[in-house]
Amino acid sequence: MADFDLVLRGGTLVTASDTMTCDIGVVGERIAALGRGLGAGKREIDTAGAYVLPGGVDSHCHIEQRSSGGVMTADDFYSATVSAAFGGTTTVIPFAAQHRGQSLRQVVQDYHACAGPKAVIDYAFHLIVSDPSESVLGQELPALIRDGYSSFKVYMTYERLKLDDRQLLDVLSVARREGALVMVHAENHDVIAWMTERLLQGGHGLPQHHALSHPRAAEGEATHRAIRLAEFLDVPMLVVHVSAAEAMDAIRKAQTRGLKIYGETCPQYLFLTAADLDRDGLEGAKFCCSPPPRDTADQEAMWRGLNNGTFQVFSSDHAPYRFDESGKLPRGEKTTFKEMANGVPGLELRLPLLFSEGVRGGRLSLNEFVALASTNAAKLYGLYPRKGSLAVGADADLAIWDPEKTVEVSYDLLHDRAGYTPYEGRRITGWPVTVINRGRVVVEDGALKAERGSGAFLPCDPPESARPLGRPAPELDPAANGGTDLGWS
Ligand code: DUC
Ligand code: ZN
Ligand code: ZN
Repeated sequence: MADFDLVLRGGTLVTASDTMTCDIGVVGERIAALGRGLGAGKREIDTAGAYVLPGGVDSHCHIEQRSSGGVMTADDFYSATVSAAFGGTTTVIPFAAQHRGQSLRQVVQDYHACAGPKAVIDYAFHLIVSDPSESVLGQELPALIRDGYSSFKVYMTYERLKLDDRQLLDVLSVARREGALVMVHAENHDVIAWMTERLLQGGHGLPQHHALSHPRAAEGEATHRAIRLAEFLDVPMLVVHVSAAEAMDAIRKAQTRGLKIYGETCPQYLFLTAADLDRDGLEGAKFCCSPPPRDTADQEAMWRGLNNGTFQVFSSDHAPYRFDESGKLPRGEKTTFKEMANGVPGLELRLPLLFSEGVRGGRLSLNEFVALASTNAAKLYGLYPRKGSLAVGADADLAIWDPEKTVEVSYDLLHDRAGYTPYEGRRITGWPVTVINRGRVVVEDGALKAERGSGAFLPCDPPESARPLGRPAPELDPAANGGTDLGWS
């Protein structure tokens, strides 16, 4: 009689805090035992010489989402989650994205209808709030937060998504009251619009001009402003997809002042630069995302931010659009940077890239890698310890990594439907060879083993990360207002 359904034997287990050589016993969907010389499993996998890590959590990706310009991402929930699984990720947190005029509740139902029958790994949802109407702020958002959608993204740019400062204060104050974590896309819209107009008037519409139209100043100013607004209301906040050193510095300074400001960066800001947008013809469109990749000094700053804890999250911001008229190039050869859907694919290569350059390259310890790959995001978004850990009782989400396997990246090896990869030709050492989600083997021997629709929805707990410090800014503090209690804090 077997003691376990599955035993992984003799691997090097790595969590965000510890490294040890032992077996893992799985019963059903969960880790049941950790130790040396565990009893027999119905199935056994020899993991000697391999690393056994918690499955990755990619907490920022756009799946089966229509852009504000109306363009559909190339991946649906099947291809995106297959691609994520092949890259060592077992949980994705994409967005249920509201377009103006839509009911948030309806949007969430629609995304569930897309994801449920297709996802092969587990998923939760953040919300995108683009229309903070009275009913959204007063009823839908608070109710959804309580139902397990405890984080939401807001935009300071994009004509059809952006919130003004007053609306930002509205959503931040709902987040404070309801215990949700706000994720902010921080770029100054007017700076981008002004630059875009001037560039286009001058006949500069190539992909390389996209980078010029989204200057560091736009990101730095908006990051500072968003932080100041969050501080004003004493609300924790996460600044997503940071690309510029000056934005990182603003986050770092806020953290040094004791504020609960979190930061995220992505592979495109470590491995690409604005020079990638400057390729022949419209080829550079393959690298157009917002904010844009910057230069090598900014890349170094992003590595520093991962290293010194300024960034807790390393996500893909996977936003795949095909390099044709259905995606990046709606007007074919005539498409200007303003008309190009913004985004790059990254779900599958997020972790191999970080492992290769981070761990193998000596920039990150294995434990730091695990923190960035899964544990920190699970904690921030209310999924820990079910996800992001190797503890008894946690979901058996396991990625077995061969630290020596070297791969030359080619789109043909990947499983998304973007049709290209921005990382073509790059050599990567370290690869997730077997991937297990809730005890089910999802990827093995280069083949998919999971059924469509076998991923499960994960409601998120109210995250600890979203708890205010409890010290309202002086402007809202009764003591500082001559004893007048405004009843707001
Ligand atoms: N920028 C975003 O804000 N979202 C998707 C992709 C991108 O480039
Ligand atoms: Zn964004
Ligand atoms: Zn995004």
